[in-house]
Amino acid sequence: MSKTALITGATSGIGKATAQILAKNNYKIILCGRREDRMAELEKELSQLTAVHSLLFDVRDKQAVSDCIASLPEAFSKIDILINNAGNAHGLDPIQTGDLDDWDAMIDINVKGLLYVSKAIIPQMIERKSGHIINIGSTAAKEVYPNGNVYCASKHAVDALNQGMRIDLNPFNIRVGAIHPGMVETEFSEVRFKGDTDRADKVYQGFTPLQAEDIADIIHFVVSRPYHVNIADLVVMSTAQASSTIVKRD
Ligand code: NDP
Ligand code: 8X3
Repeated sequence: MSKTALITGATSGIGKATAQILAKNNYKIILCGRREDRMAELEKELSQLTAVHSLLFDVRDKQAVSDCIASLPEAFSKIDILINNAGNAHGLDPIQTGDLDDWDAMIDINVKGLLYVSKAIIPQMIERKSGHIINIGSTAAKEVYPNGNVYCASKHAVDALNQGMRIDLNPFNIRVGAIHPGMVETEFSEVRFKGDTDRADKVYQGFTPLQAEDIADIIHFVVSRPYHVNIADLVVMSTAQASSTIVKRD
């Protein structure tokens, strides 16, 4: 029987590419996100390949998170794989001039949202003594770069939660691992720079950045390992990137 994967942040970038590759490989897919039009379009595309169900919620809304997950129809209610991917950076400012709303957004989405979704799904994995949680961190989970302060803190928290989940869920045979990408050309920088596409485009100029499909391919590899193999922590950067601040550009 094919496995069911729930992917948060499936309406664009890494989450969307992950839904596409898993659908091609016969996983049943639960798409999560806020943008209804994009979700409907993706559901239509993937329904040609596999069974797909869409859940519209904001990960910051803990009641909506638990209600939506509890509302899943029986065919989708057993979640084998949770991919905690929803997240973003908001702003790139020194700590002394950072915007409080940006800070709230990053902590509420990247950290608390990930916790709310996990909390709604972990009990059924414990009950079955089986399940796989993949947390999408970042190179910003491993190092701090200028003006990255709160985004880096939120991703360091993801790294800590990934380790904490793996430890606490160890008695229940649940796989937990993180994937930490470097710069991936998605809508990430457009969101970070609040729609300033010129500034966003510059982030990926002069070198070959990772694409969402590169990370999706790795996620597919991770979930398709034999069950006794858990890829616990994986950092991936484009060849041109050596660290958060060192990128070889033309
Ligand atoms: P995108 O901006 O392309 O995708 C972000 C996704 O998160 C969207 O589907 C968006 O959906 C969803 N999302 C954002 N806020 C919320 C919310 N409040 N509630 C529910 N869903 C939300 O960026 P990426 O694909 O690049 O980012 C995916 C993950 O990868 C993030 O955790 C990011 O931090 C991480 N990452 C990205 C890197 C990069 O360079 N791009 C590098 C390292 C890590 P919607 O708006 O429809 O809700
Ligand atoms: C995103 C990586 O370095 O663009 O998590 O902030 S970076």
